[in-house]
Amino acid sequence: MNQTIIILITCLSISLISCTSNPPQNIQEKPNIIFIMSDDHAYQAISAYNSGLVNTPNIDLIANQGIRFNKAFVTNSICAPSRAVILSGKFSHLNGVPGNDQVFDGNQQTFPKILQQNGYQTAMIGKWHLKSHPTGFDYWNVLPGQGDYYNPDFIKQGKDTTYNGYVTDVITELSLSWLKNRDKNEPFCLLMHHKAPHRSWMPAIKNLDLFDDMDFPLPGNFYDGYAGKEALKVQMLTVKDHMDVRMDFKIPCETCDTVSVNSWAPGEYWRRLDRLSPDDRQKWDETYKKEEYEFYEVKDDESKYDLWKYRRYMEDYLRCIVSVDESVGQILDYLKENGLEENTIIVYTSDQGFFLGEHGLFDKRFMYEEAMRSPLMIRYPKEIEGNLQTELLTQNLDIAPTLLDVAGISIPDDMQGKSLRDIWQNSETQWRDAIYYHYYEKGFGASPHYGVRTDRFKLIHFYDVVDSWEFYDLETDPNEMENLYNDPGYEQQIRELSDKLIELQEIYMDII
Ligand SMILES: [Ca+2]
Repeated sequence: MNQTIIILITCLSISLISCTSNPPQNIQEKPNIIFIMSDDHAYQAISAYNSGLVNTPNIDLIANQGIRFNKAFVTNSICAPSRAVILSGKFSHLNGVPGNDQVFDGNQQTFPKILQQNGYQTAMIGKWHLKSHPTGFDYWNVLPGQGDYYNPDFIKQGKDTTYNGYVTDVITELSLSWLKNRDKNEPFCLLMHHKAPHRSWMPAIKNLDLFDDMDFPLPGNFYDGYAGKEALKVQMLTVKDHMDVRMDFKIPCETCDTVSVNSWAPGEYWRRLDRLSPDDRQKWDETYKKEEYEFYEVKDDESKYDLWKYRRYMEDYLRCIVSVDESVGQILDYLKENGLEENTIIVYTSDQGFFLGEHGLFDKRFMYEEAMRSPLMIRYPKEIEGNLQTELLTQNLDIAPTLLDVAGISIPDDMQGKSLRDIWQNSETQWRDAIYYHYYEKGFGASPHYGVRTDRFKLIHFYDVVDSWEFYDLETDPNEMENLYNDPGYEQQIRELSDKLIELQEIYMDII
């Protein structure tokens, strides 16, 4: 009898204990991570940053429900180098990828590898662009090189595979499928890398009608005579003179002069078009036939032709952005429908900034704001209430330390960035007062350069192709139109920035 009572009391105590313990969904304490990065996505083409060009409601949601970084910069504004910085948390001179031609050494330390070693399921889907095969991922399925837009080839865990559809949609479907089939008892880290906003900007067929003949506002620094800017005088990246009639403007003109620097371009363009189904190819041809008529109307009037080129560039670029925004919406929906919103940190960024006509340019590379600055927003409801913004100077170098920190993993001493978590957790944080930049490639006539940017000033030294210095006061000249390097009024500030430059080169071990 007594024994029965004791057993009953014991059972009651156990059931009381189990009632007060955590519900099943909280068993997995570690946060999930979704890192979405689009190639060449300019912050100017995200409505959270700039309402004048395109509406991106889904990407904006990440900012509105999280934190938006208004001064997020890269260390080296070009594709593969930026990807290597993000993965390693180290500057280009230490991660072995200063330019697009180097092969990323997959044996080195990366944040996905560390997450994997700490019990995370890891996946990499989309554009990789680092020449070696991805390492540190339980699943990877990547585009070869730049990848194709239509019915694209992928390398799935080392095996050649082809998928039907538009590349942005394929990357989204592969990502959703991986999320659905993952082990739901373990935390995950998904890297999802979109390619479409990269040149040659070929849109989804269903989006070919968007933005047609829209009057896009010209950037305030569209017309720049390059006075005092020696490096801009020798580059070959202007909308006006260096875009290809066939590849960039999609005009099927066999007799048109093409730009010699892009002599590879037309062949590449036709190869990409050949992947369309006959029905889709017909829709493509109908769309661009109309543009061809306009082309013949404007091509002999220089000022009209220049504006037409800018419009043609924006139409296709923004059509690609619309697909990326749709993709982000699908991922956010999945998180919501599966109760994963609270415990998932979602990052949206680009591998660098991009010129959308500023200084008359397309592309990236230069230390001017539009190329050096990238979009960056993070949603993490568990720690960030939403609608937060920061003007602190951050870099893509900070991504790896941040994600490790949020996952509760100690940040390796040799990573050179800082955890951004300090920014949203501590309003009194002691943050950096200057950032360092170093670009190495000579492609398209761009001159290698390094420099320093503080909250207000920027000092640049172009040291190859041309040898020249530039200095900007971003408070009085945010469009960077006037090089003040020889202005006696700024002598002291230039000296201070020169000292800062040397200090940062020593700290980051980039001894010139
Ligand atoms: Ca890029």
